Amino acid sequence: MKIINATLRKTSGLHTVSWEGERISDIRVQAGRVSAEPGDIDAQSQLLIAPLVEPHIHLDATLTAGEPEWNMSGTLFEGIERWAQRKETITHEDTKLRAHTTIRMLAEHGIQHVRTHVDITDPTLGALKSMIEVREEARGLIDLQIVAFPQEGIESYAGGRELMERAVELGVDVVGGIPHFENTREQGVSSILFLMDLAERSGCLVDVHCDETDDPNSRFLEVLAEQARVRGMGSRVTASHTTAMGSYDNAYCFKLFRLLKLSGINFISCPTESIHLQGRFDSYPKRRGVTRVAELDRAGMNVCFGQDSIKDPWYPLGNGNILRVLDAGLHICHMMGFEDLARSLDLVTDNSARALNLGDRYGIAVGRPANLVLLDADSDYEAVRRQAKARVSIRGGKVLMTRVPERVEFMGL
Ligand code: 17E
Ligand code: FE2
Repeated sequence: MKIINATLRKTSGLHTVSWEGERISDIRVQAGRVSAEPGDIDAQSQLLIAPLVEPHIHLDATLTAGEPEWNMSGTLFEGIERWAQRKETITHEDTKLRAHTTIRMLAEHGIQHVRTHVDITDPTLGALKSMIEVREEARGLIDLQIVAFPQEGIESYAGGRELMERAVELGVDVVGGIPHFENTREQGVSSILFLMDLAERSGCLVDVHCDETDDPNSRFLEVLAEQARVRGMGSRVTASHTTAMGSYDNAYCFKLFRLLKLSGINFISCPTESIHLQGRFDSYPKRRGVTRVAELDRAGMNVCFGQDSIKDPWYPLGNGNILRVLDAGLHICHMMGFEDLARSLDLVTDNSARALNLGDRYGIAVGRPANLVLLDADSDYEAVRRQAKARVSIRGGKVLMTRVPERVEFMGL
């Protein structure tokens, strides 16, 4: 099969992209517009991209906002309390149904790669067992990476270390952490040493909720980055949130950036989540509570955007559309210059794929999986400005989803 008259990112001219079976077999620049043969998909000059990526979401908690109570303060801490209440009532079927419903929302928006954190601070590991089944059942729609996420701490939660180890045995892809939530600074540091050992031993990737607070004294990122550096694991390690970096002074950040760069770790920012949860202890001036996305990017580091939540105890909105988060993130992070807009999809495609270590399982190149998304726009700029939807989503060479563009008619004109 093939798609004709496609615009590809960062190249000029129209292209034909062909595949045989599950893999891309040919990519060819056209001399001009060509006409369709039977079975061809005509892109009509629109943008053909590798699938959108959701690098950070909590599928075990989605669609539970208000159950049993709403988060009234809007803080991370009340979110964790509200979730602890809801966690007592989760069942195998409840978790699976909500995860599958959410995955469908993501797939509808052209997402085919997802990394989910799953709370393992539960002696039964119930949510994790459900998610391991979901990972298989959802393969037709997405590739799912599961993070063992200790929501209530590794050192501060009874049996936390053992639960992390059991989660790895059950078969997670990624080891997580939450050092800023541990009871003491020392526990935060030792939790990082523990999780890095566990990852190194098991071969798992690492993705730590790191310094998700406005407290400028929350400095676990330097510990994580140094551990990644000395172990040579940088490209396999991600620091999520790092919102405290929005409150670090420039003198400290200058020194920190040197280490971050040496470490080679990845960064994930969840700008809609952070603009909502952070700044909650400020009056005015009120901090944005978001990490230094533009500065990390300018310094040549790998940074991307995630949704984090959809209608859960931490964040009441969201609908699976990562371009909505991209739009908000570009605003919040002061990244609305033309050059940023013209490559803005990097933040929700290639950079995210790199953070997830997708390697040659991702991207439009001969030999790679025929996972392709045709967007209803002809450039990154227009895609984000118009909140373009996925017109066609192809997975493993098969059409997974099509969307009929909406039609608006003005009466009597
Ligand atoms: N848990 C957490 O610690 N932080 C978050 N942003 C969410 C869950 C959504
Ligand atoms: Fe998160």
